Amino acid sequence: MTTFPSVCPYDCPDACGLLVTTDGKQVTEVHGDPSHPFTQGKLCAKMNHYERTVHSPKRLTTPLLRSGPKGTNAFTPISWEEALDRIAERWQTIIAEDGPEAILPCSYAGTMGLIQRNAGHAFFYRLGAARLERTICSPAKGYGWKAIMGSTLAPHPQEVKSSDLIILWGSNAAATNIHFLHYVLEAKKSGAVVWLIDTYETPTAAIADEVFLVRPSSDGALALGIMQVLANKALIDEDFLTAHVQGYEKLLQEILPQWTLEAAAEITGLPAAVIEKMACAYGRARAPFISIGSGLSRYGNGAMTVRTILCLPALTGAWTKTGGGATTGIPGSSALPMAQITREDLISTPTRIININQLGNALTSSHPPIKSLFVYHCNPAAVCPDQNRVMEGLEREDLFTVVHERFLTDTALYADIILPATSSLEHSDIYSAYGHYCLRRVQPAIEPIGQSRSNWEVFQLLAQKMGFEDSFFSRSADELIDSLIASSSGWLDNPAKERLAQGALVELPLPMDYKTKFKTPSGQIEIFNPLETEPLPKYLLPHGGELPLWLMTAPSVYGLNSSFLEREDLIDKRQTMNLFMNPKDASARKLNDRQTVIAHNSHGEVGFLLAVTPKVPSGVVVAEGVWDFNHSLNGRTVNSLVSPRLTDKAAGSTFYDTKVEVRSN
Ligand SMILES: Nc1nc2c(c(=O)[nH]1)N[C@H]1C(S)=C(S)[C@@H](COP(=O)(O)OP(=O)(O)OC[C@H]3O[C@@H](n4cnc5c(=O)[nH]c(N)nc54)[C@H](O)[C@@H]3O)O[C@H]1N2
Ligand SMILES: Nc1nc2c(c(=O)[nH]1)N[C@H]1C(S)=C(S)[C@@H](COP(=O)(O)OP(=O)(O)OC[C@H]3O[C@@H](n4cnc5c(=O)[nH]c(N)nc54)[C@H](O)[C@@H]3O)O[C@H]1N2
Ligand code: SF4
Ligand SMILES: [Mo]
Repeated sequence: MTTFPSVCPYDCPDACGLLVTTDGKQVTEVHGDPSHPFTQGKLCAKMNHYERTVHSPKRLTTPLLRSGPKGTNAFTPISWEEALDRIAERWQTIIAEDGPEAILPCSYAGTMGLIQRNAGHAFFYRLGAARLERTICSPAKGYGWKAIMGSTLAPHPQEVKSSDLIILWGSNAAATNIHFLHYVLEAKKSGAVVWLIDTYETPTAAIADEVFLVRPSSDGALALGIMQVLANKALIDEDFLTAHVQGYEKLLQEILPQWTLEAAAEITGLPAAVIEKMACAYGRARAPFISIGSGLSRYGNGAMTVRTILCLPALTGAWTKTGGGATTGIPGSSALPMAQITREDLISTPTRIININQLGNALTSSHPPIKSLFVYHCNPAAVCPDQNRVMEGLEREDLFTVVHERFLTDTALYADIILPATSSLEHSDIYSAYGHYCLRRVQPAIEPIGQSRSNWEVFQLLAQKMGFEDSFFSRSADELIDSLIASSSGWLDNPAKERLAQGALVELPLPMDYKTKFKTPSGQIEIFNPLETEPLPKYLLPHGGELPLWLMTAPSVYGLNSSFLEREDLIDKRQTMNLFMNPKDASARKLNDRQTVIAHNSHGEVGFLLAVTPKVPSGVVVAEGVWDFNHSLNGRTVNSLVSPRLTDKAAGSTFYDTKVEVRSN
């Protein structure tokens, strides 16, 4: 038996340290790495048996060629040579007839490894393909941070242990950030109070001392109402504001007067007295810490909401206290010169840009049309908004679709050619994290399953077939990693680089003064940001719509976007495609618990099993997790109801900005 250190490859802030045991051929066990400073040896329910995913009988093991109508699972095995020849030939024809911009790559975050995740960028830039704007996750959250805090680093998540008031704001941490909760619980033991601000009682409610349920998209109004109380009751830190904040006076004069408790109450749905109590508790806390999740940023007003919330620690000077402040995520990958891998310099002329949230639109009505789609570590049929349009596109007989995958996903079912992909235990990579400051390089623990190949290998082979002579494409993944580490500058010193190159866990050091020397153009926290179209934070309306129920497309504890659908043990825990609804809304519609229902809006219709529960307030319904068509009642899943509209800034997804009506099936 041999044990290899590794890192969880999934799109999760925790990026857990793994210890992978093999018998030389098979992975026998996967455990948490106790030496990891943040994750400390614990894994979530999904990854405790990663070997079941790696050795799943459902793994794709050979290239496949479509031999029947799209979507019917009619494929015959072919060799890699034939698959690559067919792809290259078809692309040469498309390039000759329509130009390379008729080819579109589609990737997101099936693996977070910095090499494999970004493996296709150089190839598609060199090809001159259309460019994908990868904004499906939460770019509006990052935009909000940047507008107020610039490139200031977020506090060390472990620091939350020293906080006395922890606010989990739009973050279902029990599903999506479980190790952070470990430190939250430690703080609780020392007397800290924990709040959850969400739109329904998520599993995270169980660890919260107080749960505040707000109307979807209204958090900006809550933050403004709180600020008004802070100002009125002199709960602000004048010295901090003078020394470190730009624009408080303007906010006070131009924005806050409208934000009476009544105004904030009307929009958020929280009683005025509750908002006042929240403001007083926040203003009086010694070191309040806000963890801002992605949920509240996925609305037409998402970036502005995040900006507004980030004013709170500026007003109270929470930044000066150990354990105080706020976070929206950690930019660990910025320690490495990623441009070496993404190679924007290979773009000879800028090509058209297609937003991943509007893929359906692009595949069905782009002029000139998209003729070929190359999907890798992404499952757009399941995860993209406007699923009906996406499927209309994938069904196009004239769209040449190639899918590089570990499993026969709903997207792969519509491929002309499927290429089998390695799992993270079968290829080299280097990982950063967006929930802590650790980095680690990893080596494969086992040989590739069947004939599977890594993302980087596939693009190397395609580069050869397309006749690209750039030496870049002949470098191995390990050579790329060596060079990334060797040429990083600034954040990693030489001993750290040495350790990183050799596979040790490296935690990036935070500068001593990162909470007082703010990295903005003015050097201050920019409540007033003159570069913004709206220089002051304010409340913006979401996209919304006329229908009565907000639909929360929230994460599931036992899945990760569409990953882990191969695991029957986890599917059993998720049970079925439930739609959670408040008893009042159910009875108003004469609907009963456990009956089948249809949620519908102008984008589509989806069948669910109704689960009536007081955990969801009236006016909200919840569909947790992403499912595949196999498990759905009407051949469609939740993203059929989600619109392709974008956030106010950063062109992000607006998953939660969805309204529906529900009827009996
Ligand atoms: N188990 C599990 N873990 C995951 C994932 C998963 O699917 N499952 N997904 C991974 C990925 S890709 C990401 S980006 C992260 C995301 O993780 P999070 O940052 O937790 O973000 P979200 O998943 O979007 O949703 C967080 C919460 O926001 C709430 N919410 C929605 N609208 C509002 C609102 O208007 N106001 C407030 N206050 N709350 C609102 C939702 O109800 C939900 O509980 O998690 C990662 N980890
Ligand atoms: N309704 C709803 N929709 C959502 C979300 C939600 O919470 N609710 N979350 C949204 C968010 S935040 C995100 S980030 C997106 C994520 O969307 P995606 O990035 O598409 O993530 P996954 O659904 O996990 O699918 C990734 C696929 O990559 C494959 N894969 C894994 N590793 C590799 C590899 O090394 N190589 C290759 N070629 N394939 C690999 C997996 O088998 C899997 O099928 O989904 C979004 N969609
Ligand atoms: S999914 Fe997240 S919590 Fe689970 S093992 Fe991976 S990084 Fe850790
Ligand atoms: Mo995400």
